[in-house]
Amino acid sequence: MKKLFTPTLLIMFVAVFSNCKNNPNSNTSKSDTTSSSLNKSTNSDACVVLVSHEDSLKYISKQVAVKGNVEHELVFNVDTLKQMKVATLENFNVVCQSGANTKVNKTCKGVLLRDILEKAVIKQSNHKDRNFYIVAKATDNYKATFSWAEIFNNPTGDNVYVLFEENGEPIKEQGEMILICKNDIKTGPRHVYWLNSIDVKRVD
Ligand SMILES: Nc1nc2c(c(=O)[nH]1)N[C@H]1C(S)=C(S)[C@@H](COP(=O)(O)O)O[C@H]1N2
Ligand SMILES: [Mo]
Repeated sequence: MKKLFTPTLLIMFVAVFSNCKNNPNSNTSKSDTTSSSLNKSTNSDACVVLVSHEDSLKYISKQVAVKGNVEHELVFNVDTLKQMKVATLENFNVVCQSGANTKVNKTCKGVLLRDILEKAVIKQSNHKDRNFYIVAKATDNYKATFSWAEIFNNPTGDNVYVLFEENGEPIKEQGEMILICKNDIKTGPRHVYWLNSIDVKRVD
């Protein structure tokens, strides 16, 4: 037993359990956490996926479609958002599920998802018809889900934004719009870059 705790193994253990790039989930199989995978982040389970400039160009989305159970399906872009009620968010951080900080102290500009959904108008047949979920999806198929109640009947609704600017700059590599939920405990999971659709679905 004693032999197991050699310095090398200890270092591996610390690296694996402290580095989000390699082991975002504690249930990741042992084969994913060998020393050969350390410092690489090419697997889809990684917190920060390293994407080449060429690849990120392929994923960039210049518009977002609002669709599903809405009265007015619509498409918006950065210019559309600038004409809406724009908020400035200070000190925005992105924290991966692993606890690693991936973005620190950003000043961002964006528009509330609630304002966008109010333009599209969710198709409610009566006031008890409110079991909807909203799926924000990116071009790489990454998704985040919200409930109707979170957006329209909870303080979270004041914290879900579609961002179009970070630190005074347009969003480029992760562009052009990012959906975030500022009051999530870990903001990484519902930080959707390359955003290209918002789908309103009814719970069956
Ligand atoms: N489109 C898209 N958005 C995504 C991801 C992704 O793979 N694709 N990864 C998520 C994860 S796991 C985290 S922790 C954060 C990291 O964002 P950052 O690298 O920009 O800080 O983005 C989230 N948003
Ligand atoms: Mo993550």
